[in-house]
Amino acid sequence: MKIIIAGGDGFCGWPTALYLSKKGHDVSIVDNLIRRKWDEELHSNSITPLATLEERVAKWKELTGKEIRTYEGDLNHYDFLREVLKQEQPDAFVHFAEQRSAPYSMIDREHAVFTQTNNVVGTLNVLYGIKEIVPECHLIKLGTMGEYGTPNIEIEEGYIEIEHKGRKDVLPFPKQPNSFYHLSKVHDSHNIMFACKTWGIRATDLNQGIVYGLDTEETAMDPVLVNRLDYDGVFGTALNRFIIQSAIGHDLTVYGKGQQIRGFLNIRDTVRCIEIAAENPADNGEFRVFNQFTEEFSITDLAEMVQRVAKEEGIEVEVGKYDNPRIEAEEHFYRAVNTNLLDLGLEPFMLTDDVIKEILHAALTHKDRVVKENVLPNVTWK
Ligand code: NAD
Ligand code: USQ
Repeated sequence: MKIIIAGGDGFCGWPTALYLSKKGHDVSIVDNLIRRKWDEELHSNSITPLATLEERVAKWKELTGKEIRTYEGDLNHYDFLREVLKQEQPDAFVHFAEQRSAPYSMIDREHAVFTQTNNVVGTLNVLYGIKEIVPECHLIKLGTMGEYGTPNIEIEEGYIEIEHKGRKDVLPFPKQPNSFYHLSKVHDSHNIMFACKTWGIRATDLNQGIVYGLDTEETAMDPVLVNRLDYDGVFGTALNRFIIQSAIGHDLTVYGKGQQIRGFLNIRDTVRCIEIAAENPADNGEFRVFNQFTEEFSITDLAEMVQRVAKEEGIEVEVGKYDNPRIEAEEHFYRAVNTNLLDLGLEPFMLTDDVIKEILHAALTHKDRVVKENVLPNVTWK
């Protein structure tokens, strides 16, 4: 298949591009490299040293003979996007290219407006581009489990059957997100659903949980192919952050009561989920929703797991208690359905002590790159 990976220079997009290229798909990357600029804005970095996108794809070609074409540009620039779609004529458009940090979206008004403009307008442009140029193209859009929030009922995959005053209907599952970032994904979902219904576009919304890990088989082939690994209080995410904190001997930053429960998956499963979605496209006019996570954990459970594994490696760290910079439920019911991807053949890569050790060893190799002032959270929701 001809597949465009928008956001293909990022944490999820880069390993996905390599994996699909290795599987024989004809892959091209669209990215405006803005994630690298946000590092500069925040005086932060990936703990792993990143090669440029040109160096990355050149190394991939040298090692495998496979070419990944790159287009540097912004999805918000419709003329650019239209030219890419005309040239590539993709069968699938995998859309990772958004501002994905909840804290970044909560810095101030400007960052909230930027996040929603970048994400919602970018996705609208993709919908118009598909309608205008490649109407049969399957949109595979990264959503988030955080669209649902933490309701006191089991979370279904996108839709729920509701009986109200004697009548029944299957309706979108209620959305109660916890940041302007997560809200941008809700707005995207609504726009995509409308475009599917109105124009007959085919789309899969992948409500992904929190991704942990670093390497895939492909990114581990050469240091130039290494993936990014975020640790700072703005872009770092729970489990990866705890592992890196243990590598530098920092207390593990559990916010509030630490009983927040979320869905998680390994980056090795992210790439596989995209492949499964691509190989089993939605029908014309169908807005399909998959909950893309493999396991549920509380934040405290993860911190204690990391603490125990680090100890086995000779590292003593404390599980700290920090005031929660966010407004969110810290103790709640949480159960979510995730059978759609499993039914299509996903074999989950579970979190084990060895998986934590592997990420810990990578973090230890690069621990001198950590900017310590960036570890604690400095963005609040209030
Ligand atoms: P990332 O920031 O590492 O990568 C996103 C990439 O998109 C970056 O390379 C960035 O330069 C690019 N980009 C952003 N806006 C763009 C635009 N307007 N035009 C072109 N390129 C643009 O993020 P990630 O962790 O790889 O996440 C990828 C997607 O998956 C996001 O949509 C995110 O919301 C979703 N997601 C991520 C996680 C996670 O834990 N990382 C979990 C659930 C969902
Ligand atoms: N948390 C801590 N300590 C930390 C970091 C986080 O206790 O050091 C807590 C947060 O308060 C929150 C939970 O852990 O309750 C998850 O926070 P996170 O930063 O790991 O994840 P989140 O902000 O939800 O965002 C990440 C990605 C985002 C993606 C989302 C998937 O950055 O792109 O959409 O995970 S999900 O959480 O399923 O919505």
